[in-house]
Amino acid sequence: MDFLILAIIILAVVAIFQLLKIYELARELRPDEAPVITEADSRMNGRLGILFIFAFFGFILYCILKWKDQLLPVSASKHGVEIDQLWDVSMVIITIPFVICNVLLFFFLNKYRYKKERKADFFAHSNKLEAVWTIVPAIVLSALIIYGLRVWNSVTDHTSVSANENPINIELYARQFDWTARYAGTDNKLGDANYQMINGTNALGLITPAAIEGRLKEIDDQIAELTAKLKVQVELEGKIFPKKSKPIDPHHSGGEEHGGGHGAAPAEHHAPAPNPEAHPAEGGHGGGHHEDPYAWAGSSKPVMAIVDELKHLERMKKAIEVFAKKRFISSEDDLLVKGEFHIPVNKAIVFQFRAQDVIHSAYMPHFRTQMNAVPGMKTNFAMTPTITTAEMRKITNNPNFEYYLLCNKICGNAHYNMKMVIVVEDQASYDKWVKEQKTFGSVLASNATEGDSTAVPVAKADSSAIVPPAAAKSAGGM
Ligand SMILES: [Cu+2]
Repeated sequence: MDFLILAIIILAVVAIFQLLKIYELARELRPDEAPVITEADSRMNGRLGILFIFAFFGFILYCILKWKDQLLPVSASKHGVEIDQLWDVSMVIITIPFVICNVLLFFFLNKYRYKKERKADFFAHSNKLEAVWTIVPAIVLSALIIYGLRVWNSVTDHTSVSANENPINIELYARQFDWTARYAGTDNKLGDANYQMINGTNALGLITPAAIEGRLKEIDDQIAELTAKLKVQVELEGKIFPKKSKPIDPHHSGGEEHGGGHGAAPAEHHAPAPNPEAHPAEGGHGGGHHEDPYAWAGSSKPVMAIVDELKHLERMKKAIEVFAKKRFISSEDDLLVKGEFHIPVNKAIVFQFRAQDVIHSAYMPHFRTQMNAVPGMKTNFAMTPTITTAEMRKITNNPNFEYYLLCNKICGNAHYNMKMVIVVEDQASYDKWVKEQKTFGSVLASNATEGDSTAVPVAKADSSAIVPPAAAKSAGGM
């Protein structure tokens, strides 16, 4: 059916084009007609022009009046009021000249339309006119830009908030396809994190002494497993190609405890007996002399694939051991929350944003807040909510109203569902809610005792991320 309609439209366009061509050809055969456009044609064009410009502005006005309730409600944050003011001022300054210019354009189209006895006035240049229409917009636009920059600087300045207002520190961590809110806990400091710490129980890569221990053990287990796999592979190749593969010779191994700093390199991982004499030579690591500890395994494709993985794990282990020795802020007391997070009204909050995989964007439209969450770096934004969820339900006359954190970068196939409810409430309710949340340290410890290595520590069930249709509708209006 759709195809049929499309075919008819295409055929109609082709037919009109052909008719026009015939008309053009036929006109050339006819004797000269004086003016192609008559005064009546011109009058008609002028009137249609005026009709168009009134219909155009009328339609815009109608749309604004009809859908003004679908626009965002009043700003629910302190800085949002400034942003809304900037928006209003910019819109007024842009709209007034736009309306005047376009009304005049079509008004003059009609007023100076073609008349037989009228002759056009000709003048080539006017310096005065050029100066006026250059200087006036330059002044107005400069003022607008300076005003915008001032608002931007005050809105994005999170360091002065951190220094002066004793804010709550919250991290919003993005990954395909959910958000995790992390609260700074009792020390009000977000603990350190490192991507190499990320595993099934630590999606945010948080650093605590217990997490480091668990992660190192996990890597050791993986190394042991892969080393066993490598030995099986080498033995197998030895049987199939007895001549090609080198015999397993410990003297060629170069010592697997390569890299000195590897305090806990497990001895049971060595395929052949480690050569103790290889140690001193390897210890320095900087001499340029660098024997491959896996040379004994040969270089077949399957072997190289396993060796690559092994080397990757060893590098990771080493990096973790390096930052484990440094001073770090432990994330033990941090609270991890999914599905919904709470913030107290009229209290400054400094958000930190991180991403695990691709660029996401933390968008909280009701607070006029948006910041990219970029893998490999931290971004910040400070804001103070001023209207609680309950108050906003009254303002919007919508008992199902919810504030939302949304992802505003197309980050993959479930991007649309990457959202989190934000509950703004009074300080007492907030304090009560915070007390109910579990610390990362306690979740990690209970996971370890239960032996459940796949559970992701969440204080709230993930299912709450699914938005009820009524609430989704209220958020859909933006
Ligand atoms: Cu996203």
